[in-house]
Amino acid sequence: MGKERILVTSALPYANGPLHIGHAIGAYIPADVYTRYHRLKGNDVIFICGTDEHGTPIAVTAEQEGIPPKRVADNYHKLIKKTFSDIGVSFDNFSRTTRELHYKNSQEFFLRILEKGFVYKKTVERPYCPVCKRFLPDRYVRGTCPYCGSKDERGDQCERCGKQLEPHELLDSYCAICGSSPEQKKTEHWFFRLSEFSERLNEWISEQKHWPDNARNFSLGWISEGLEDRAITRDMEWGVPVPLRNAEGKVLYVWFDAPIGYISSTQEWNAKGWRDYWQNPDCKIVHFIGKDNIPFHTIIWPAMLMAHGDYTLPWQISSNEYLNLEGRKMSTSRGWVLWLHDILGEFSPDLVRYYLLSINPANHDSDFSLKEFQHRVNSELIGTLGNFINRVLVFIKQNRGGIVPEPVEFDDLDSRILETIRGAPGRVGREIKEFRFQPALNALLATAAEGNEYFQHKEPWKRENGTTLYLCANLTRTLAILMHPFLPFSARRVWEMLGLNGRVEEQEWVSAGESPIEGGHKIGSVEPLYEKIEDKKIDAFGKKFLKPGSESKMDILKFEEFKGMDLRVGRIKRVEDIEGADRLYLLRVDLGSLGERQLVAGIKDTYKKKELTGKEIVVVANLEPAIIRGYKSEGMLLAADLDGKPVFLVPEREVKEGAKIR
Ligand code: B3M
Ligand code: ZN
Repeated sequence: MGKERILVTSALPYANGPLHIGHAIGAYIPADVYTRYHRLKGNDVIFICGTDEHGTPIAVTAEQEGIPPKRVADNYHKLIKKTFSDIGVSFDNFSRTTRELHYKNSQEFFLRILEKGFVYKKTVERPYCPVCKRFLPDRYVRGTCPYCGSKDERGDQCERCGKQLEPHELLDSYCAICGSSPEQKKTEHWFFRLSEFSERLNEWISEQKHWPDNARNFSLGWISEGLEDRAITRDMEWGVPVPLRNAEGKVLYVWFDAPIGYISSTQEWNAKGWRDYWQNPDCKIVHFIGKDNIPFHTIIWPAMLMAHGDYTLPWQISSNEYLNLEGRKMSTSRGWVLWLHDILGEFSPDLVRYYLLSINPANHDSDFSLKEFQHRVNSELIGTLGNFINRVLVFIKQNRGGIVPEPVEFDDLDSRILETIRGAPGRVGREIKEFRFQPALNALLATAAEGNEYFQHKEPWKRENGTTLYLCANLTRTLAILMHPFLPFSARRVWEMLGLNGRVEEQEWVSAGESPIEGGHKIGSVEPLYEKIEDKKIDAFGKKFLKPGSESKMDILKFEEFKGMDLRVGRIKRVEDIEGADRLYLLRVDLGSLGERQLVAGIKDTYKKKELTGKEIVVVANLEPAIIRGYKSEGMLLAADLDGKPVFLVPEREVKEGAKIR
């Protein structure tokens, strides 16, 4: 069989919060397993993602915190990107939907389907806040879900029952910013003729027999209820502007631009090569998503692609169900959540990957429990897989001076384990290929279990003729390669401990069925692969991180903001008045290696000019310059609040200008 060409995407996470364990297993770890497998298979596969930075999720968070939406997105983009790298999700590109290229792509896409007649303008009524004096799209409205009665739900989707909502459907609705009850007001929006695609979508989805049941049934159900045209614009500032005249204050709906982000990210990855994936009917496009994103990927996005005309339709949708936490539905707004960066701060990434994959919510919701995490890791990952590998390596080290012995003769048990080695890549690979990640992991574990049984039966500590250790060393190599998609960090370590050349991620998947380690090979240095999770550790972790609202998204945002701040000591060189501004001074501040800066500061009430010149102060040095009263202000002074008056923070001793504050 020739090389396959595959484009894998994971849902673009909103940059309005950190990632939690449900995100990780919903759309990212399975996609990573799939991609790593296909890389080892030698297929031409790329893995594309990025943060989704528009829409009311980001705008509302920003407004509640009183900072610009771009800064919310900047902070969370950084945190999310780091978390993915810490857990070993190996994107080929991780972009952002606020990049220039993506604005251009989204606007061109819109214009193209407008020109083709699939978009029209219509006057409609929308919720409007009389106090904030503006329209309230999606999450700007909160209220009671009309389907399940849950209170304080958001206008785009009910967190409790999962229903897609329109803001006007909420009962007892109120403005998310000021709490007033909205009025209905007329406004113009652009609509996508989704209804025209009913038949084509129905036919197309019916043919996708390889889709998971949840995606297929749900989508066919949606279509049979009748597809309605959908507004693809919103009245707000934050987003991709509608590229038309007379469209001020209108942006593209976030669910219109976000999936185009898959294309933009691919283009960013390779400005020439991207078409080989997106405009090539032989490329298999695979979207990994959580189930709440199903209709956007199976109906609306394919309809957009059909309308555009130049792109290949998705080949597969891998849509996971939900992950609960200790028997309860996770809810970020209610603070019942386990953040990924918290668990990765205490446990190594492969332990987390292992447990999450072992409870992969493919066909039904599943539950994450810390006790079960401990148990599964200790008894399966360590007790079976780690145990076999350590036993073999330690034995070779201690009894054979680290040299793999020559095999002598093969008895029945030896031949059987040789068969295990030969068949293993097929058994594990088949499952991954079919998106059956939990069975794939089981097949990997079963292979290690066979190794343990073999070792136990052979009792090499009593007598051994070389064959046993030779086969066990080769089986360990088999496991290292097969582990790579699931447990990339430990696979690398096993490869090193075996003392093999190259890197495990460069091996061919099929070669895991061979036995190329020969007698006389010297293994590397050996250490235990994993450490058992002790009761004390798991209990302490639970106490710290599993209480409702322990550390909110907002606290994390503030901390990220703070981490991102460049604080410096500066010396005031000159102070001038600003005409007509009786509370402001214009300061010239020396920041040492960063040079001199001009700052506008509201401190005239509290400090005299004389007091200021020569003084050392603390400056936030990495802010975008702002224009205040016509003067550029290139930073901010830090001051404490004393009954509403600013009091400077100053270094206790003289330090050099430009010194960093840590
Ligand atoms: N940001 C929703 C979510 O994070 C949305 C996915 C976009 S995929 C194009 O659940
Ligand atoms: Zn309001």
